[in-house]
Amino acid sequence: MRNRIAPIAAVLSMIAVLLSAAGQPALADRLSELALDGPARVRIEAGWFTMGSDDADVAHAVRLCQAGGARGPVCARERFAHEQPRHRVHSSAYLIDRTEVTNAAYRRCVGESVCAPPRLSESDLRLAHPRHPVAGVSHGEAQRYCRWVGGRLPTEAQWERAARGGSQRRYPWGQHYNSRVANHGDGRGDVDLLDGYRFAAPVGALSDGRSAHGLHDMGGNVWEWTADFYADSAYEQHRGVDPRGPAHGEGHVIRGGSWRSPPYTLRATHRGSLRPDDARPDVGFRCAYNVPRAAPAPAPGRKSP
Ligand SMILES: [Ca+2]
Repeated sequence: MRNRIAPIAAVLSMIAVLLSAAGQPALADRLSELALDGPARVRIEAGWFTMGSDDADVAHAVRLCQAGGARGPVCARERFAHEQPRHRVHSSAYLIDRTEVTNAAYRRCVGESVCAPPRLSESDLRLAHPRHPVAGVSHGEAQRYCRWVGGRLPTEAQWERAARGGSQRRYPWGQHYNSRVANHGDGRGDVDLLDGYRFAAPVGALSDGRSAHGLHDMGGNVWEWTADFYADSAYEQHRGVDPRGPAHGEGHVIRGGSWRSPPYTLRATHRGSLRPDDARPDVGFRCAYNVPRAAPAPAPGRKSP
């Protein structure tokens, strides 16, 4: 069934891109939702999951880094040590966006004079198409957008759980690297076309790369801001229920890799960091939300109104 749905989704996505270019954004958004096979926000139930990499995962990252042509300290094992130790974490239930926030959605916030415009030209169709993920926004600007839609940026733990599902997958889609299911760059940090996109791709365009929870582009397209500050040693204290990163830091964690980052950055456990005011053309975000509280059950013996 999934094999039959994928081509239909791809055609719907393509029509949505054409409609959007033709000045029909509302219709384009509706078609895009249909193509993404599910509601815009995905609910992830409370539960335990495994976070971080073991020695075999780090060895895999080193091999993939070297296979891309990079050598020396860039691919050193120590570079990936901040993904360790692998540890168990419990998260409360939460909702998270199925896709990265699009330029079209972000522009609505700008139009309401709540959000600052991205630092990218709207005429640059390599990145600024309405169905492309928004990029060129700072950490604070991403937070502001998420608050506007009733959410916040996901913590690093929430992001990784959404990418990995309940398993210990190395990539959102499974255990093995696949050059065609995520929009990434070449091994040296430049663009490539192996996945069909040299720069940004419309969100959800590479639907075979979605995570077990049905989230799109958790590997590739744009890096995604998270709420947490970054520290090399964050996992040494990272335990228990709903862990957060350190209280202070120079940068925030970014996750997932981008259209110009090397394949090893697509791994669900890969960690990057960026200073909060850096508004890079390959860094965007998605939002997370608290689960709405259920109405309290009526007390025994009393009729509900
Ligand atoms: Ca690419």
